[in-house]
Amino acid sequence: MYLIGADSLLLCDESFTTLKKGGIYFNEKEILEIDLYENLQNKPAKYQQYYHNCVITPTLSNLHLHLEFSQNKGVLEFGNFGKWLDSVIKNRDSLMDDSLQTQMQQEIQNLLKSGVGFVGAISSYGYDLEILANSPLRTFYFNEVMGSKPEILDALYQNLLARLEESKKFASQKFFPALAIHSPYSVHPALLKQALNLAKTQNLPLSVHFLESKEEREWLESKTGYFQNFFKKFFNAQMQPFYTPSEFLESLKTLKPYFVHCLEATHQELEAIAKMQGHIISCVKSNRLLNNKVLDLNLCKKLGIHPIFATDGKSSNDSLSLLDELRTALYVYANEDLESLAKTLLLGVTYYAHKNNPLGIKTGSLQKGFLPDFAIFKLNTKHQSALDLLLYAKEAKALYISGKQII
Ligand code: MCF
Ligand code: FE
Repeated sequence: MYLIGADSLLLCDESFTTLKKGGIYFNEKEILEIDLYENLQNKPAKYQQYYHNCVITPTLSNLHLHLEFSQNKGVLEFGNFGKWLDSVIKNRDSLMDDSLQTQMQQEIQNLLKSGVGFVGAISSYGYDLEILANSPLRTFYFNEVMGSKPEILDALYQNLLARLEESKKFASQKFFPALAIHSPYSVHPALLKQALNLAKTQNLPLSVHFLESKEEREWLESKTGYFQNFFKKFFNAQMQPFYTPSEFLESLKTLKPYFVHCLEATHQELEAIAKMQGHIISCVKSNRLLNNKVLDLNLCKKLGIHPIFATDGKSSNDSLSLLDELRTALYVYANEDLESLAKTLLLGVTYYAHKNNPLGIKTGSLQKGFLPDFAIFKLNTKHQSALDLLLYAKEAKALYISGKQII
């Protein structure tokens, strides 16, 4: 048993409770008790530490990133989705060269240093498998499937199966094999059906990029625009969209997926997502860089949707730090009340990141019975509020995962 405490515990529950001079009593499996530090001090503990001028939060969760794209710095084009996607097709092989492993290792260290303890990693190739499985991070490992040419669908499905099986060898209480459907514009219905069947029968968490750009909406709805040329240009294929947005949503209905972006989703589509208990992941910096737009938080609020916030990959961000991400979001949503926005953002990488999660993992909040995963930030301000944390904390002072101190 162990005991840690600090001047403020931000419990990250629904009402954003703060406990002053709080303590957490825990073992490697779970939080045993939360109370004033002085009330816990007499309990038997192998280790006791009080962090002065600090706050403790649950570790932060970055549930959408592409670690395999960590080498991008100035290679991919920003400012327009079509230009960006063209540049991905042209440069993705060169971004996966021999130095990728070292770069991914570095990014994992950066993630831990920024207070992240749980990631959702979209894996396009499997290059990130061992490095994530052997890291201290908890991971949803989303094996991605993508492909539209009928003649290679079977090979693509076999490749997905092989990557999934490989990832299952590392399955543990920290590492959760999962599936990602790349997007409605890039996955053939036959492949979608097979992948969804896997997700259903094996109870795998599912992630999907959905309505990220105007170009995607235009293609799915009107069969025109950027994507008409895209398939001709790169795959020498005459294509039709596979689904309308609502048909695509309908096919995912029972799976409670993580829908990433949803920038161009209508009121009705967001409503449909809320009704199927889907999660929405928003990546503010990525959305600014590729699409010049951000998710409408007021509309989400009206529909009872609590967005999860994440960074996306360095393919569309300069950093995987959630502290950077949330600090930027504070400035982007300039019409929102500052303090309540800060709480919404922090809860979007803690409590709401894991509320109703598909595997029933108890994390994202400091509560008895929850995982003993903590981030400690030095913060010598008067209020030690969510806003202070997002403004002033640039890295974690300490990090615990499974009750063990990592940093
Ligand atoms: O989320 C961003 C933007 N939207 C879509 N895809 C990606 C992002 N960052 C990396 N990607 C990957 C995606 O997983 O780029 C490829 C896929 O493997 C694009 S499709 C050729
Ligand atoms: Fe993404």
